[in-house]
Amino acid sequence: MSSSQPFLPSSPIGGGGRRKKSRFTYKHLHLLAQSSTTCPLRCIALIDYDAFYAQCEMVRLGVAETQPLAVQQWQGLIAINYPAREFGLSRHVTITEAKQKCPEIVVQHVATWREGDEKWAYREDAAKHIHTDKVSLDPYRLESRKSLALVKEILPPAPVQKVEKASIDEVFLDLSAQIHQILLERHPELQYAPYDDPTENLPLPPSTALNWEADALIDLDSAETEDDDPDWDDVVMNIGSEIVRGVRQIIRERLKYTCSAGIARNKMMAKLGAGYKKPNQQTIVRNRAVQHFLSGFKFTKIRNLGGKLGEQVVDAFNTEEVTDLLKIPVEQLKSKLGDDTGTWLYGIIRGEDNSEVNARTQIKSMLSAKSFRPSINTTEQANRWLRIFVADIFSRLVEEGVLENKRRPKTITLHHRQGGQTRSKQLPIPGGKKIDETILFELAKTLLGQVIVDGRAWPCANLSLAVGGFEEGVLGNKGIDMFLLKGDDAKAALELPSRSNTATPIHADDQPSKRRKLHDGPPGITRFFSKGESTGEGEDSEEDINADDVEHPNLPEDDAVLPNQAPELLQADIATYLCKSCQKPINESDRHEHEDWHFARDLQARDAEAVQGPTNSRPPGPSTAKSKRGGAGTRGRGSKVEKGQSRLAFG
Ligand code: TTP
Ligand code: CA
Ligand code: CA
Repeated sequence: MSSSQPFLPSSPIGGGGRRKKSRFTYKHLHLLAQSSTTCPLRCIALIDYDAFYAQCEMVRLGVAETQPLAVQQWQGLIAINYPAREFGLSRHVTITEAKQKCPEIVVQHVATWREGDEKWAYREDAAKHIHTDKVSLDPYRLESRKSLALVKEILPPAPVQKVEKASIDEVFLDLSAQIHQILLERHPELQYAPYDDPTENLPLPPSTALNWEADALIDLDSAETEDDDPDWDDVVMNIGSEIVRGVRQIIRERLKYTCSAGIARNKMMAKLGAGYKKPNQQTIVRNRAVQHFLSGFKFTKIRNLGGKLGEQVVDAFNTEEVTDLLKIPVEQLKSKLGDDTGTWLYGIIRGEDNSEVNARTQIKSMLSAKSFRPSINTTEQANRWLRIFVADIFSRLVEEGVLENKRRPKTITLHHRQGGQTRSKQLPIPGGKKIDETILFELAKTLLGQVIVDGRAWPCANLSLAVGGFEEGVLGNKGIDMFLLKGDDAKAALELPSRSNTATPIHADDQPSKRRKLHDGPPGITRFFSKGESTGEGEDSEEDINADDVEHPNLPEDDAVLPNQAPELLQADIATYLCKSCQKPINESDRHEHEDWHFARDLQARDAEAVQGPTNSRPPGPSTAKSKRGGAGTRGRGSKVEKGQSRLAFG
């Protein structure tokens, strides 16, 4: 992996003076047109909305842009807009504290589902009904979907367009093919490829200064200077930043949302770049700045290195600094960490990431969940929740086109938790007629009945309902056979293949092995952008989770999910703890919900696996990193920004 990226030394050929030829070849240019993941001219962007839920509420409520606003979920704050952040507020403050520090703040509770309702609603008294209602994040999903549709409309059509929804408020764009077209238009000299020799180097780009407008430029690596002439990779990034600036501007004009972006040679660096300057800014990590930028991060802040693997690396090499690890030869990394992990790590700390931007288009499953404190004890109570789950899922199915029979789920699954034990029951959804709420509710009740028959149903700490195994519907009668189950269909519930009829205790200890099956990466490494890890919603993601309480839409960027793993208490701050699973600081008061969330997500991942087989095998290299919020020091070490362009005077 690490050797596959043909980054060449950028020092002038022959030393000193101006190079005559580009470091890049016609072959590279060709790879750019194909959006090849091994192209050294590649350009990837990540767009991340600023304080996303808060902006959704600001737009919905029509408040002034300068109005401090926070989004509340039960007793916690889940999004804080930038005007409110100026008062020192963060996701971790309590509502009381927020109001003390910023008396004019608007605190808006998220929408909730209430029993019997056909739709979620915003309610004045939402927070008081934690025991009877469940949150709905549909308003944000809808906005997310709208903005994704807009991005797709702005960019040229496929196959040039490559857009991947990475979470509820993030999209990756592979701009390579589009930039290739622009390059050829602006620099016709590149069109005349010597067809006999694709390895021939390109002529150099014109030595005029590149205009980066207001973009934040990451400082160059120490071996580089701004006086060096730009090569085509700089020009590519420059065009990329122009495209992204345009996209952001249209989003701003049409939807009123601001967002930040990172533009770099791969997803990992684009993601790091996007978190570098917020709000409403875009950051360019030129190839010549990658190493400098990365060395500003502790490697434990890089995604996949936050958890156990990170600890293992720290133990093995006695450091948390990327810079220290860079000095360690790959052989040594391999001997301490194993071949795959060693090789992967060697590449990651050098900013290498060949993962593809893939347009995921289909939801694989949908889940609705609630955890109970106190636990519930009767069938009536459980049925009331099932009704809410069904309404929630059904409304999402309608959006997915289930009424028109465009797509329909094949299975319905109920997960029931009691203490550390979870039981899951699954039934096929009979084909042949339209899915409606009544059918789903009857199936859900049947599933619950099976749990009850097994005994040990009460008290119940968590219930969740999921539909999955989506199939393309066939319009008209032709396809009905496909949905009709053989004679014995309606009968007994299927037990999930991976689980037996007995309760399955979920202990931290037995998780890693299960987890590993989901990912084909080196042991302990999960794929950040792997399909199976998505928690995004809308038509472009594969899983659609509506686990009540704390939602973590950014989880696709997060580490392996190890449910029920004891989170670590941060000594300095007993109000929050660092979740071992996702490496996020979580309010202590949200611990329960947060763990449930991981739990639900894990179940869903395993369902997807059970229903559809394991996620595709992918090359071992995962990859991206996440700059942790709040840690100013983690976001690239005090680099002075916008330094570059003023010095880009060539000639
Ligand atoms: P983020 O992109 O992590 O955060 P943000 O958009 O609020 O702020 P920033 O400007 O720093 O990007 O998450 C997107 C949305 O996901 C966020 O608005 C609310 C929701 N969210 C949660 O509900 N819980 C969480 O723990 C996190 C991290 C996000
Ligand atoms: Ca965001
Ligand atoms: Ca985000």
